[in-house]
Amino acid sequence: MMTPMRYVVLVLVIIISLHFILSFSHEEYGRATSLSHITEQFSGSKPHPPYQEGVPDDRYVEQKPPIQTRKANATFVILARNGDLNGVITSMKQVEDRFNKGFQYPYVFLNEEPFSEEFKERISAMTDSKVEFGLISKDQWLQPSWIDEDKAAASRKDMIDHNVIYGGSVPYRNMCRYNSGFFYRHPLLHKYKYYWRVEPDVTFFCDLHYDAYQKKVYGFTISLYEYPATIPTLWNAVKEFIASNPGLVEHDNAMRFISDDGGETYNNCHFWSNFEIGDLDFWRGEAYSKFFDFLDEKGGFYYERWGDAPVHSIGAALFAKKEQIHFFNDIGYRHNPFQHCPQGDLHKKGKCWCNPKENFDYEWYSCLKRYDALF
Ligand SMILES: Nc1nc2c(ncn2[C@@H]2O[C@H](COP(=O)(O)OP(=O)(O)OP(=O)(O)O)[C@@H](O)[C@H]2O)c(=O)[nH]1
Ligand SMILES: [Mg+2]
Repeated sequence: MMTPMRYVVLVLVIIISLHFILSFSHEEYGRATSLSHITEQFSGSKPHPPYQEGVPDDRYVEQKPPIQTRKANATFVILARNGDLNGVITSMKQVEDRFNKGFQYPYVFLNEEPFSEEFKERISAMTDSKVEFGLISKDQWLQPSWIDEDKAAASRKDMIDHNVIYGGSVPYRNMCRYNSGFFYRHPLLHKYKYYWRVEPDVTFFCDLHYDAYQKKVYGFTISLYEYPATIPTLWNAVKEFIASNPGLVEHDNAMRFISDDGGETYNNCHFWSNFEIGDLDFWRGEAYSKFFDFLDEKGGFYYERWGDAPVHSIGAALFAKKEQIHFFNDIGYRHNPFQHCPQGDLHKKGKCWCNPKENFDYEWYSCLKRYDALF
C-alpha cells in the first residue's frame, strides 16, 4: 500500500523528470523556465533580443600567432593631439590590418599635452602590440625664449598676407621643429633603432607581408617640391654648414636629388615626411645633430616656416649614402591630396585597392624622377 506521502513524492519525481526532458528537448521551454529568466521576471528586467547574447565562444577561430617574427628593434611613432583621435584611429586600423597584425611592432604616441583617458583607451583597444603614451617637455616643444618674437610675428603676418599655408601658425612651427630635431630624442624612443612615422587620416592601400624595417636610413613613398616661401634662407644656411663641416658630408650622397647645380641652389625637392620609415640613430648621429643645431640657431623654424620634410630630406641626402635612401614602391599610401599607388605586379601582389591611374610618381610636381636619376 502506498501512503499519501509516497504519492506526493512520486508525482514530484514525475514533474521534475518531465521538466528536465522538456528543458533539453524544447529550447523555448528551457529558456522560459530557466532560473535567470524567472529571476528576470521577478526583478522586472525585460527580456532582450537574441543578438545581445553574442556569438558563442566556440564559434570563434583561434587567433593565429604573428606570421613573421619581428626582425628589427623598431616602433611606430605618432605625434598627435587629443583632438586627432579619430584620424589616428583611421590610420592605425589600416596599419594593423595591412601590416602589423603579422608583426606586432609597438607604438609610441607623443603629445605636448597629456593624452586623455579616452584617447589611451580607444588606441590601446586597437592592437595586441605594446602601446606607450609620452609627454613632450615644453622646453623641446615651445618657441625658445631666444627667438625674437617681434621678428617672428612680423614674418607670420607677412605669410598670412601672402596666403602661405600654416604661415600664421606658431603650433605648426613648434610641430615642424619638434619633428626636425627632437622626436628621436624622446625617452620613450631611446630603446628603439628604427621608426615608422604615421599621421592621422592617411590611407594604406596594400597588404605588406614582409618586414618593412629594412635597415635603411630613410624610406619614403612620395616626394615633391617645397613651397619656396616657407624656406627663403634655408639653403644658404645649408651651404654655410657644408662649408664649415665638409668632413660630415657623405661622399656617396644624394645631393643630386636636392640640387640640380652641384649644391649651388636648392631645387626644393623633399621626401614627404608624413610617411617615414627611418633609422633613429641616423638622426641621433653626429652629422645630423650638428646640422639640426646649426639650423635651429638660425631661427628659421620661427622667422620663416621651415618644415621637417625639407630639413629631414636635406639631412638624409647629405649625410647618408644614396643607397641608404629607399623608395617604398610597394606601399600604397595617401596623405591628401597626393597618393602613391603601386603599378602592375606590385599592385596585384599587395592586393591594393587604389586606382593605379591615380598615382603621383611621375606627375609634374613629383620629384621621383630625380631620385631615379641618382642610380
Ligand atoms: N601634439 C601635437 N601634434 C600636432 C600638433 N600639430 C600637428 N600635430 C601632429 O603633427 C603631425 C603633422 O601635422 P599635420 O597637421 O598633419 O600637418 P601637415 O601634414 O603638414 O598638414 P595637413 O595637410 O593638414 O595634414 C600630425 O601627426 C599631427 O597630428 C600639435 O600642436 N600638437
Ligand atoms: Mg598631415
